[in-house]
Amino acid sequence: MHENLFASCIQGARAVLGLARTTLADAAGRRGKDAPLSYPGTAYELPVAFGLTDISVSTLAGAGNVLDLAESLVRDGGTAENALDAGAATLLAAEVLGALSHEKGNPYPPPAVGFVPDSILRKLGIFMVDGSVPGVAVVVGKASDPAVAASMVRGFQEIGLLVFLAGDVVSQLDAEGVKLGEEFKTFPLGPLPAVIHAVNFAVRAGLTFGGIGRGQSAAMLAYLANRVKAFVCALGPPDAVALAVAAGAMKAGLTVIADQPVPEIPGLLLSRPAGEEMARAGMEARGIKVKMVKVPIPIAFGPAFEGERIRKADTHVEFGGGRSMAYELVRSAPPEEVRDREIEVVGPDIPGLPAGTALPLGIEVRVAGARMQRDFESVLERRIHRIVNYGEGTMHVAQRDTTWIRIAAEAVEKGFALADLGMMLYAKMHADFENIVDKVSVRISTREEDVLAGVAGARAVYAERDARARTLTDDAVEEFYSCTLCQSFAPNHVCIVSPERLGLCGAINWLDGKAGYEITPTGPNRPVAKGAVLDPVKGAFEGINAFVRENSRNTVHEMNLYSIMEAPMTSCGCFECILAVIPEANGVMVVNREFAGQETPCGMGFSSLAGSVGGGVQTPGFMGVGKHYLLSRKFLGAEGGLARVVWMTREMKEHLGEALRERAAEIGLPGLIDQIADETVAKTPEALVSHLAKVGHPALGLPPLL
Ligand code: SF4
Ligand code: CU1
Ligand code: NI
Repeated sequence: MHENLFASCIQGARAVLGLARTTLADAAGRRGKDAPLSYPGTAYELPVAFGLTDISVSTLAGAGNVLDLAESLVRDGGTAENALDAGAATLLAAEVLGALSHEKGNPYPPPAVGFVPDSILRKLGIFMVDGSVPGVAVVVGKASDPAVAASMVRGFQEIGLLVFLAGDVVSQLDAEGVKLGEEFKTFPLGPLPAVIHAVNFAVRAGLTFGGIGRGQSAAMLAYLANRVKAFVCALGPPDAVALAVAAGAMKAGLTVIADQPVPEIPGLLLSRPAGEEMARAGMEARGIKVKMVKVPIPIAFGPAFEGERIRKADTHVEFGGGRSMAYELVRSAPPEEVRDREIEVVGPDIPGLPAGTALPLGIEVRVAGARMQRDFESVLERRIHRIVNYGEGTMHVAQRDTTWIRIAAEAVEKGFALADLGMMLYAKMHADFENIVDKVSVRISTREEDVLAGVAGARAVYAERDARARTLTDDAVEEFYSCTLCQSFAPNHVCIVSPERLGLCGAINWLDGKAGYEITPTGPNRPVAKGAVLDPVKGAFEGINAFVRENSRNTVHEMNLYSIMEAPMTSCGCFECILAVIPEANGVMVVNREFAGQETPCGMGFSSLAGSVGGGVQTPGFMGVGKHYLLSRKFLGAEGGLARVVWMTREMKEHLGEALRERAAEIGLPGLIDQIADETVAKTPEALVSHLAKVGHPALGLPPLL
């Protein structure tokens, strides 16, 4: 029985190769063999070829070389080894076909998205390391019972798996009303062959976060097998092509679970009915563990809904956002003053309100715990954003007294009321902060006079906290915190998080590190004593160096916190923006992850630049950082600070806004932000240099960088 299966894989590989050959020949006939070939939005050419072969592909001719290699992998004889190699050949050929089909962008009608660009991979990176995306499910084929497939995929969404769909199942799930798209971390790729975009996504995870270079196929296969927790759910009777693709997935170390009777290969190929059994088998085989927080509310709740936006037309009630006053506050209190699980709602509630209502809102969460500290209040308070977004049909924007919450009509129809909002906060605060929080109570007010009185008190607390934050400086504390969360993807990467330099993902600041250590002392955040100060300007500390050396497995020997040129911090892959030196301009440019343009003064857009920065290695002259690091007094201290910045995307300027201007004024350069060029002013080093000379940018007067 195995032999037939293996022979079919080989036959399928031949079919895909043949199709790739004719499609390539056709394209070459139309456009010439030197015509360019690439996917849109990636720094890794054809990623499967990039990661698994040493063939560089930038033209149709290059793709021909990939097909030659693929062909050499297909041998007659139905053995397991031959079948797996045929699988690898199939992936290479499918990647060529995929790239050819993207000549004019996504070739598929909506909702299919086609190739998933690097920017989305990077955005998801942080969720993959912090566990809110515990794994990846690839669902392919055609469901015999669409309702069963729909409930299986909804289950995946609730536990936060990243989901890729290919084949008829896309339209089947769409018809079943399953929410699809980036917002739900569920990517309907396209027809069956588009499953290759799940594979090239996984390969890019290794290239982006794993520090694996071009053509390091053994390292890549090990990465896919050990670090990417992905499994494939194959629905419906497979044809030879589907079998060949499945063999490719197995070659990459993924587990394939079919709903058909197939001869099982332990750990690689299993047969289970679609639905719960299939889901359980996939998660078990890949060691995906989920810490589910069951919240007793009438709507679904989980990380899959975190990115969901609720449009105005779908909104039933909203709070804040300019239409009413709204605020949120977390306070700690002595245990005798907090009644655990007390959820109070004072004032008008959601059921019964006419659609389109705006109400004032005050959310006050009180927590008590032996290990709770005043300093952690802001850490817990910022978590409200994420918790409210976890609801299906609830959206949260901003924070403090600018908070804005929308409740969708869909949630109200299911009976959602404010007590449920309280329950979400109660349950998730307990779960997320279990070691520091013993009791949680929530009070929600919607009466104008209560909210106005409450917000005055809240503002006093915010002001107190801000004053405290100003005293927390790198010089004032003895300990910084490590973050090694990203080591699950970038094994040698260590972030050092100090009061004046947040993690490069933008998600972890010094207080988060401190709270993280209290919550899980053996976790990724640990206190690191600064030790002797070796150089206060560069940010060199004996204790930090020793810690980094040990925890990077001796690959990084020194790390200067405030320098980009000399022993800079390593970058994993989920940086919010990249700093790159522009030698001609004696300065540094800043490009953020959202920037889609390719033309910058260093000659590369974000995605190409990112390709040369990540993987947990030091790259002097380049560095991934969190956006808010630009506002720090310790920003590039070794190189002259903010005055070194000569180019920055518009979006970055707007994002940092007034705070950036204030910081410039503080260093005596009130006009600096307008002197810094952006993409509308300069796209080349030449244009940049002449702009800088014209406006008299201070970087021109700083010591040479190189
Ligand atoms: Fe990863 Fe650094 Fe962010 Fe931690 S702080 S999650 S290691 S990028
Ligand atoms: Cu990271
Ligand atoms: Ni910001």
